[in-house]
Amino acid sequence: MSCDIIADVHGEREALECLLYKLGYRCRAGTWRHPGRLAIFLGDLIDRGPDARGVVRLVRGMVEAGSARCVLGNHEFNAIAYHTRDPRQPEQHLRPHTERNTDQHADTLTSYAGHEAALESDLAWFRSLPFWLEHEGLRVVHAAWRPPSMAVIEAAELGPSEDWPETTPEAFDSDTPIGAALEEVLKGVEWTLPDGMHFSDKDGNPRSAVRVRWWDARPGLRWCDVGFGPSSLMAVLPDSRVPAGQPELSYPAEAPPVLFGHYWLDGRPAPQACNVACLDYSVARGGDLVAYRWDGEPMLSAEDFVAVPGEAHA
Ligand SMILES: [Mn+2]
Repeated sequence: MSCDIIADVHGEREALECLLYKLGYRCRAGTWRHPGRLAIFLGDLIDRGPDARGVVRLVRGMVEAGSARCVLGNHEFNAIAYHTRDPRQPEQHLRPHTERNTDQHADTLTSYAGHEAALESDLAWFRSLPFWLEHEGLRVVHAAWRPPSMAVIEAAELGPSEDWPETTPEAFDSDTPIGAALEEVLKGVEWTLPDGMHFSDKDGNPRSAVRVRWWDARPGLRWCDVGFGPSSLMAVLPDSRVPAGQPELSYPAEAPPVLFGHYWLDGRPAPQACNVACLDYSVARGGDLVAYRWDGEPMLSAEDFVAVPGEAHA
C-alpha cells in the first residue's frame, strides 16, 4: 500500500491535522483515515509543542484502527525511562528527574496533568512500538538505519512484551552495548572532534560531539561535510579533515529507500541521497511539519515532500 511518512510532530496537533488533511486523510468517528494510503510516523510525537496528549491520542487511534504505523523516537524512549523506576535502585527512575530532564519533558507533563490514566496507558503503548520498520520496500527509523546496532537490539529481544524497561534497565545506559545500540538508532551517530577541538552550539556552549551523516561519513572528508543538522550547526563546524581512525559509514545506493526524522533541519526539504531522506524540519521551532508521499519508487524526489507550517511558540 502507498504510504505517507510523517516526521517528528512534537506535540503540534493542529499542524498534524492540517498535514493529514492536505494528504487526503479525513477524520470520521474520531479516527483519521485515508481510503487507499497508510500513514507511518517517525516517532517524537511528544515534548516541546502544546498538545502531546492530543497528538498521541490521534496517532495511537490511527495505529489501533490500522490506518497508521509508528516507530519509537528518542523522546518516547526518554519518557518511558522518566516514568519507570529503576529496578536496581527503586528510589531512582531510569531517567533521573534532573532539572534538565524535567525541562525537556515539561510540555508533555503539562498536557497530561490530570490525565494520569491516559499517561500510563500511552506509556504502555510507547513500550509496544518498534524501533524501526520495513514496509513493502521502504525502511523507516527515527534517527539512523545502522545494521550493526540493529543486530544488537534484535539479539536483546526487547519486546514485544511491554515490560522490557524493567527487565532490561541497561537499555537506558549508553555505556552498555544495548544502550549504545539504541542510542545510535534513536539519536544517531555522533563523532568527537579530535584533541580538544570544539564548536559553539546555539546557546554558546562548547561542544565537541558532532552528529554525522551515517549514510556517508569517512576519514578525509571535512567535519563541515560529515556533520548533519540545522544550518546554524553546519555553519560552525570546522572545515578541517576527519582524521584516520574513524569508521567509514555508508548506506548502499542500491538498498531500499530509508526515511528518518530527528535532525531539526531547516530550509527547503529534499533528499540527502537518492535513497536517503530526513523529514524533520523543526515544526516545534517554527519550522514546517513535513511528510513524504511514497508510492513504491526506489528513488526519492524533492517533489514528493509535503509540508505545512507550524506555529511559533515562545
Ligand atoms: Mn528525535
